[in-house]
Amino acid sequence: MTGKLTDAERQSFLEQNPEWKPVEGRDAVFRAFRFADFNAAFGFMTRVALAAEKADHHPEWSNVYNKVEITLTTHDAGGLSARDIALAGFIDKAAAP
Ligand code: H2B
Repeated sequence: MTGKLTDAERQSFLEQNPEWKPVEGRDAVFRAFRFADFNAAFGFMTRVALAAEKADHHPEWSNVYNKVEITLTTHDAGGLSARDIALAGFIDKAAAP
């Protein structure tokens, strides 16, 4: 069972990862990615999907052609947890060219 981040942990994550924005009205973070084309976007999604399944921690996301929009939160905890920080770190690396 993973607990929610403390206010200090949440603030520290947001300060150190300014590309991830807090979501209005819920304890979650959001980031949009744009790739060269659908192939690059779906390759990225595939890498993230395999890691998410392995960690049993999954993103809320959508894809339109070369754009991928991702929201991270921990449903079991009712908000952001260390699992979201770990997944955000993987996602950022997986998106890097
Ligand atoms: N993903 C996310 N983002 N939050 C969860 O609480 C969560 C999950 N729980 N993936 C997992 C699956 C849980 O439902 C399964 C049963 O382990």
